[in-house]
Amino acid sequence: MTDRADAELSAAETPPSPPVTVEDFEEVARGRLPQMVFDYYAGGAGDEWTLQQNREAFARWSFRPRVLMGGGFADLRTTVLGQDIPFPIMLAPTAFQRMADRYGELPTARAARSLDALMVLSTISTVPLEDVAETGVHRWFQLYVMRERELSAGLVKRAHAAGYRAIVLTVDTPWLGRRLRDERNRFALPPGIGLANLQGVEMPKPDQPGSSLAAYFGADHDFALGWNDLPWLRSLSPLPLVLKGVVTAEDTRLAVEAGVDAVVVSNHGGRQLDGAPATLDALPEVVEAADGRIEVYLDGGVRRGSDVLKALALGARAVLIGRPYLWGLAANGEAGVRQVIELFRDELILAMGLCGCRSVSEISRALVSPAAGVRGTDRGA
Ligand code: FNR
Ligand code: LAC
Repeated sequence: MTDRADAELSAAETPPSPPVTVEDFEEVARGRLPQMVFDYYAGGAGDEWTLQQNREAFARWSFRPRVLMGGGFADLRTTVLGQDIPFPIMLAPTAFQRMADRYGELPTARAARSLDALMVLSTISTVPLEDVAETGVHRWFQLYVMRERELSAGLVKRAHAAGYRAIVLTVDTPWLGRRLRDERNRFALPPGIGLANLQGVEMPKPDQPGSSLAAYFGADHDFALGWNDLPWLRSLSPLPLVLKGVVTAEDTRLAVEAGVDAVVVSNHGGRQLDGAPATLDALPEVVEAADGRIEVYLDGGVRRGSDVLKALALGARAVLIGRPYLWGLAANGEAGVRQVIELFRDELILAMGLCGCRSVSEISRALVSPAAGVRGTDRGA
């Protein structure tokens, strides 16, 4: 055989390596997405310090695994707000999924549906909330409150009518954070993609300097929303209310007093206040303040099954993932989202098995301790 034929044969025999981590999916997605879209999904606010800290915080904890616990594969089943979910990993609301896949939120919902996972749909989705509901996915609705309050009231009523089972009010976004990548790229929605839930509402035109999303938030969103608006919000539907974007004990206590049902410890994936704490660092104080009275979830930087386990050991009832499934969606549509969710699920089963945890109820604070070399007064084991 000639050298050339030999080389061709071995190239044909060596398939490209399949994605085996979230970062592998991100690389595939990066190759498929226009730079403006990739940057919008990947980027954070300011220096992206908080974005980076969300990741690094997980490396500051190590496990205290137990051995010889028996029991076989771990049972991941749990509940959130009384609803059964097969594993404590949910899909965070992310905007504009038609930039990743032409069918947008639909393949995401179908993938979640196929695994019985719970999806939180964004107010600013690019497929109408009713169409997402038709997939039959377990669903909660994320709410942004507009200055024109009736628009948001209408969304809550539509979500309730369409079988969404909780309202997730995002509270860390009175204005959009300053995202330098989007400003440099003059971020704007590609033609044909719009705010599918908000008929007649247009994002500013792309010829304006800066991010058109930031301009839209500044113009249309209610930056004056306060604790005293929560009764109004609750009056719109009987659905439970979740606050997404709480990182302090003070706000957790106010949430409990306001009759909120759960909080998500979140800094919006480092996209809002740069300098906000890593969510895993903020989790213990929120859990302590909640004191079992409301459920606490976490998102931000969760990239491994072992990250999920650390968050649960520190008191989260469940986690949400954002960018990871967007990378799956961009890489391989519905199948890609499914692969990413399965990756988390299977890694969590393995991590729990290697830690001697047979079920979610066996995960406790004793499972983790500060990693060697990590200093800090509030992290004592
Ligand atoms: C978001 N996030 C978000 N949150 C929200 O309440 N409404 C929204 O419309 C969006 N949109 C959105 C778009 C994109 C591209 C990203 C990356 C994030 C925040 C999201 O719900 C979640 O808090 C973070 O994504 C969690 O961090 P990771 O998992 O992306 O690190
Ligand atoms: C974002 C908004 C839309 O993070 O939530 O881009």
